[in-house]
Amino acid sequence: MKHALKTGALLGLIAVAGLGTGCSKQSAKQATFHGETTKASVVIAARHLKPDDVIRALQTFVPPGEHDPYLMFASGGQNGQVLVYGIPSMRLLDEIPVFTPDSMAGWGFGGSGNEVLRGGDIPASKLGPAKELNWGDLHHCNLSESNGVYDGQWLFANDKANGRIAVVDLRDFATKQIVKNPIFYNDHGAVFVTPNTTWLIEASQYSAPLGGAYQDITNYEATYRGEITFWRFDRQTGRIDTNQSFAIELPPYWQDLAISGKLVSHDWIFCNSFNVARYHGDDLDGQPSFEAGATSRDTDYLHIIHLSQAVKDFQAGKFERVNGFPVIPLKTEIADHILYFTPETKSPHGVDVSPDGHYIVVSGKLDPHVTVYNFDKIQKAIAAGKFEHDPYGVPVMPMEDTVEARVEVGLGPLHTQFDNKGFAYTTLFLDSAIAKWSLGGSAETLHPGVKSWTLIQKLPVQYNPGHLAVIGGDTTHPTGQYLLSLNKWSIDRFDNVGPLYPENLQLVDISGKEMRLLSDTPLGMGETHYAQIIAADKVHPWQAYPEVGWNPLTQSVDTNAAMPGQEGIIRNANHVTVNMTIVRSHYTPELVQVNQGDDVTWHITNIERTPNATHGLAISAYNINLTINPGQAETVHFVADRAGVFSFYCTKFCSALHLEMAGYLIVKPATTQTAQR
Ligand code: CUK
Ligand code: CUA
Repeated sequence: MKHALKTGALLGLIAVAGLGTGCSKQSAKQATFHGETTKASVVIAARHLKPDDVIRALQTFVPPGEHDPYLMFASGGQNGQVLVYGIPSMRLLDEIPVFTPDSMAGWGFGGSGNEVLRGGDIPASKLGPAKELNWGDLHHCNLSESNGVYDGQWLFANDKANGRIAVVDLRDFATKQIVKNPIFYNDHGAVFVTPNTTWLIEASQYSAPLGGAYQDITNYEATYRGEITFWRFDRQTGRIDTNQSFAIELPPYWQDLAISGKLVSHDWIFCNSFNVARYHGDDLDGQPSFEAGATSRDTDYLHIIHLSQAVKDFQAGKFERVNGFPVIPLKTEIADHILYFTPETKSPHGVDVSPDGHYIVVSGKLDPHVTVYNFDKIQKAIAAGKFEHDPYGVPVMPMEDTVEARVEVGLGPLHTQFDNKGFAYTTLFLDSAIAKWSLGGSAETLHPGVKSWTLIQKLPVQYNPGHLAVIGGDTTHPTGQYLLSLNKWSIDRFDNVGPLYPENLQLVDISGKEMRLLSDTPLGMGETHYAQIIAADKVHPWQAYPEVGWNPLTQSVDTNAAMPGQEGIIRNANHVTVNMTIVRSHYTPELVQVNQGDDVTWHITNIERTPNATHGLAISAYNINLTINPGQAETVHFVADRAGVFSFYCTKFCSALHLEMAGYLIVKPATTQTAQR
């Protein structure tokens, strides 16, 4: 591959560049190029680059006009969106709006974006009025998989704040569906896919009464619960089939990350929990805080769930309904061998499955080890039936029967990813480092002298990493090569921009024996919790919508789309339908005259076939802003309740006569009095 230059070749380039043994302090001080910018040695000296900087630059630089070989889909955290980066350049290529309105994409200001966003709202119920949700805390985006590897077709994401999940279609990089969890207000272990994307896993986080109703907190043990929802994904429709989805009830521990097994362990789901102490306050009453109370036990429980058994029960109708949604009760799960626990060191965070599916890696944030469970041992322990039981009767297998190894990696281990050489990489939140360690079996065989379950190297990162991402690092076929450390703090790494600091995404080379830091990329628009990296040639987005009149929600031509030759304004009593087409550089029609109070349905189709010839429709005062790509048809609906003369115009500088791409919405007042205002 063009960008995968070997270190040897790089050193050769450095020699050519005349760097020699490194730049002296003296030359580094001359911060001018003297016009000799074509001479590498001059540039290197003027920019004060050290030899390793030059290698790093050569490894990550993508020449103007060339493409990155990898795409990283990264969660945008509190901005509620998904970010797409090119790797290794770390150029930000796209922001896919998901949970939050976005002006560039015209998302949430009329049209199909509104339809998707409003689909995730909380409906009115006997508990209270409807709640419109206009932001999300997006933690995990997950690419769809076929046979345990990314297939480049779909992307899923969760909103921790409101317990929602979203479906993004990678044909047009647009969100198609947002589903509000009907029984829980928050989630965290979401969205994680099963190896063929049959099920999407969404685990709740902070225990609460299922269905969201009130219960006195003093009844915590009896009435508060956790749950995991299994959403059925239908590739044909490209939607979650909510009628084929169900949840399982869990004890009121705070469930955390969840993940699907793969290969040998496929069909099993693993989920961490914390606050198995079931601590619930109250600090104003003199009780300890949650951070003390929730961590008062030495161990929490790794949840081990037999998915196909749960599916069987769901299909057999062995569930109760909460807010109309099927939930398999705890007692049924226990009776039907769906749910098991095994202890994990307290306050765990990450749970990750090795590429071969044999090992489940759990990190307890307060334990310097990662704990590696062996799937075969878990199966044997289940068969042996030597259980204790938690207060709800869930069988608990002894830790010594399920654990394969404990590897001391450092302070504050969180998340783990894998490469193709038998190594695992774990972020160390407190140490501000990445630990590279060897898996059992594979590393030993591949690398003579490397012992199994051993720490190999710790690479300092800046600072406090959360998740990390390796190319394909959570699939059955990781690539390795690059690792992204998704750091929470940036302290001194960038120019000061005030008290809200950017996050720091650090690119690390893991192709050699030792990990090497390549670059820093600040992110000043959200906190990237999770990311996945896929080869760019595995994703096949359209350059323009396939046909004119394309509805991005149905991914087909819309029979209601405005078509060329049929433009016009149709009145039916106080219902007005506008059929509008757009092409460089005009709207047809350009004058839209209605009466105050009219109910307006405005169809607009971009009839361009030229890639990139995107137009906008912004209507002053009406909070309407659409982005309409070539071929795309949109419909916006509003009541013309404010009289006056409003301009509408194209928001994308699409041509030399872009400023002329405008028109008037003229709303005739209902009374003369309004006209004078
Ligand atoms: S989480 Cu943020 S660092 Cu939501 Cu997966 Cu671990
Ligand atoms: Cu169309 Cu500017």
